[in-house]
This record gives sequence, structure tokens and C-alpha cells, in this order.
Amino acid sequence: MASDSPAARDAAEPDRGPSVEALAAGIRAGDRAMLGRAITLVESSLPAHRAQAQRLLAELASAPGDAIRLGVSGVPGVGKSSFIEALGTRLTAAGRRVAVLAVDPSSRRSGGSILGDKTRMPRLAVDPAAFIRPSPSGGALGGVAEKTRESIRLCEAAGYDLVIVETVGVGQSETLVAGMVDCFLVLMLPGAGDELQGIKRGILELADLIVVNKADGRGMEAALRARAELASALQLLQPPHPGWRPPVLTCSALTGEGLDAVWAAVERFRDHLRASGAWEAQRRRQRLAWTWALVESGLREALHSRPAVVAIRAEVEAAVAEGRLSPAAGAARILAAFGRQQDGDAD
Ligand SMILES: Nc1nc2c(ncn2[C@@H]2O[C@H](COP(=O)(O)OP(=O)(O)O)[C@@H](O)[C@H]2O)c(=O)[nH]1
Ligand SMILES: [Mg+2]
Repeated sequence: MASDSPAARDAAEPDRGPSVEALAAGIRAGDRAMLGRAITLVESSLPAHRAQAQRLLAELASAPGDAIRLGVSGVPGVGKSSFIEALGTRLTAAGRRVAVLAVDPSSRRSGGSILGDKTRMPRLAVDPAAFIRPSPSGGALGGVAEKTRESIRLCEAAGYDLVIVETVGVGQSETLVAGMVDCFLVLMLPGAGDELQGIKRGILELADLIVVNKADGRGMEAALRARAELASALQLLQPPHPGWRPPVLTCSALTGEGLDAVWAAVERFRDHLRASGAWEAQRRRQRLAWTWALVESGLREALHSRPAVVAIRAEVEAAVAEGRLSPAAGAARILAAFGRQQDGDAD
């Protein structure tokens, strides 16, 4: 990190592989290996790589972007990977190209879930019309989400017409993923209590489509019951898009039953939103929201690394903690150190 010019840093690491131009050309040609390398670049947090990644994304800005971005969510074990494998292979058999990205902030903690995902998609993993990418490892959830968002763009530019983002049904990752896809599909288990499924209004409010999986064998009856319960629970919620009441369906990733109807519902959703302009409007909103999220995280970083802030931080914190300084006065001092008016528009 000694040099401060990006060009100098690039030159200092000549062994990193293809140039941005070569990556862009490879991606436009639909080359999976190049797509994989480009995603590796996007996932890197080295400043030189970040700069290259941004150049690559700019280079590809005019590439097609009309894929369906589908988020697939649900608690671990609900069958997300199995569902994506089963749906994905059906779609590639029908001539579509399918990319799968995973957002799994828990992959470190739970261990092995990335491997698990790989083994759950054995057919898709060797399907030439499919591309599977496990979650970028490490980093804060926001960072993982940023990389996933950029990876989606790369997949689209490579000609995938469906980009599926698999997420874990935990807290904030749901909101982040819902904010980067066109259609947010939530998988549910039959016969598990609401509590177990994390059905706090939150996730249902995000859902464009709800699917009870494992509607097979002895699970069939429970699945139908869950479907009815969910449908009535949804009545109480505001629909995510005007005129679209999220359908509640059942399927089995194991037998394939119901998957065609799920896909039909995704297409119906797309057609409904496209007809009203809501599809493009949502993408515009998402782009703006993401821009501001980046601005805010950049500001936060700048705040915490500003020497003047670092210099007074411990002292201000101690004074506030001991009650010698009010929180508002402490905040004002820190903001002043950051370079803002003490009595300005600090809040
Ligand atoms: N009976 C049945 N089992 C399923 C179905 N889908 C997934 N499973 C099983 O549920 C377990 C978890 O599946 P997985 O796809 O890894 O779930 P994920 O953690 O949500 O990705 C595995 O043992 C699957 O074989 C289904 O439709 N029916
Ligand atoms: Mg999985």
C-alpha cells in the first residue's frame, strides 16, 4: 500500500491476470471462466482491484441488463439450494441461461454451508448453461451485498437471463437482497411454527412470491395447511406492489411438482410490473438507494479515519460516558473535528 497512484499499484502486481479490457470482452462473449475471474476481481477489497472493478463495470455499462433478478430466501434447511437446482435445470433445459449467486453472511460461523450449497446443486454445477458462485467469504454483510450487487451486473452482461441470489433467512441480509432483486421469493416449510420460520411480518412484507416447499409425501398435507395459513396472514399486509397480491404456492424441489407454476408466477409478476412501469421504477429506486448507501458508508469510514476525530475520540467518549459532557455536546465536538459547523445541520 505504499504507492498512492492506482496505475502504479496495478503495475506492481502484474500477476493478477487478464486486463479489464480482456475481462470485458470475455464477459460480453459469455465466457464463464472470464466471468468467474471478473467476480473474483469485484470481490477483492484491495484498492487497486476496486479501481479495476469499477472500470470493468463502467466498461460493461452498456451491456444488456434485462435479466430477471430473482431473490430466493428462507431459513436454512427449507430447500433453497435444492429448489434452485431443480428450477434452474428446468430452465436451462428450456434454453435459458441461469446464474446463481449466494449471499451467506453466516457461512463462516456455520461452516461448510458453501460446500453444502455446492453439493446441493450437482447438476446445475456441471450445466454449461449455468453459472454458480458461492458467497464471497468474509467481510461485513454490507460489503458482501455490495459485491453481490456488482456480480449480478456482471452475470447480466455475460448474457444470463435469470440471475438467482440465494440468501439465508436471517435478519438484515433479507432486506439487502430484496433491495437488489426484481422479484423476492420466500420459501417456507410446511408444518413449522411461525417462530421457527422467522415470520416476523418483516420477511412476508418483502415477499413478492411465497412458496411452501417440501409439499411431497408425508409433508403434503402440512404444506397445504401452511399455504392456507400464509395466504390469510398475507391478507393483513400491504401488497409490495400496487395491484400485486403475492401468491402463495406449494412445490417440491425433490419431485419437481409445482415448479412450473412457480416459474409461471415469476413471469406473471414480471409482466405485471413491466406493464405498469413499476419494474423499471423499482430498478431506478434501487440504484439510487444503493448510491446513497455507498455515500453514507463512505462518510462513516471517512469519519472514523479522520485524524482529528481519532485524536479526540477517547477523551470525548470518556467525558460522555462519565456524564461530564452531554451526548449531544460530545457528538457536536466529534462532528466539528470532522470538519462541520458545531451548531450546523449536524442532525
Ligand atoms: N422432502 C423434501 N426434502 C427436500 C426438498 N427440498 C429440499 N429437501 C431436503 O432438505 C434439506 C435441505 O435442503 P437445502 O436445499 O440444502 O436447503 P437450504 O439450506 O435452504 O439451501 C436437504 O436434505 C434436502 O434434500 C423437498 O422439496 N422435499
Ligand atoms: Mg443452501
